[in-house]
Amino acid sequence: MLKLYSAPFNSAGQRVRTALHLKGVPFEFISVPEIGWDRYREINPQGLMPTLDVDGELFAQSTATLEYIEETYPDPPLLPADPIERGRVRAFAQHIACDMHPLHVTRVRNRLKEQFGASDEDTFVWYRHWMTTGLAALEELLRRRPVASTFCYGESPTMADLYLVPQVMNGRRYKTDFSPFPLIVAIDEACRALPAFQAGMPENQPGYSE
Ligand SMILES: N[C@@H](CCC(=O)N[C@@H](CS)C(=O)NCC(=O)O)C(=O)O
Repeated sequence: MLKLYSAPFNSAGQRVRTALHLKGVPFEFISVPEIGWDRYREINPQGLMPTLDVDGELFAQSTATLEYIEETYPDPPLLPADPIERGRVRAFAQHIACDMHPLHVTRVRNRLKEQFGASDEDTFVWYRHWMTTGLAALEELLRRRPVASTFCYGESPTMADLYLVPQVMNGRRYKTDFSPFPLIVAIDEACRALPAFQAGMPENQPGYSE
């Protein structure tokens, strides 16, 4: 059985656990805070979550992990068959993974405090800057889609949705104003109506607390 090392509020892990739920692949959730960070660094030297353990092969990096899952469990597909559409989905996902998430993660905000004496309020201003500029570009990308659809790209979820929903969850947690982003809000709602996305949400993980 696959083992996923994650935590309830681990948005990169939320991408992976939602993909496994969508594909109906059983896995054991192992809580990193519960096993402890020293033990976890033996599993993942970077110390970042998630890690997927496939019979002892330890996959770090949610994007590489999702590609492995997609190649190993192709149904239902999370990437479109058409190369242009596939490129669109990957670009949307990487916008979040590479140009939004790393700029506002907890360790970056903590570093701003430790190294530059930023206050809690300063780090929230920082957070909301990167979140809001990223969301504005994503909303515009969605507005420019050749065909409007229920999910980011199409009538079933793709990797684009897997990255978007945890990002929205995170943005809401830190009081981001979503009123300028109606397409994102509608897609997030459509995704969260699906049991697999619900199963991936922080509040449905073992050890959840606010
Ligand atoms: N690029 C990595 C990002 C992983 C990442 O930043 N995970 C965060 C939580 S979403 C984490 O482990 N934070 C713990 C820490 O910063 O100490 C991936 O996609 O897996």
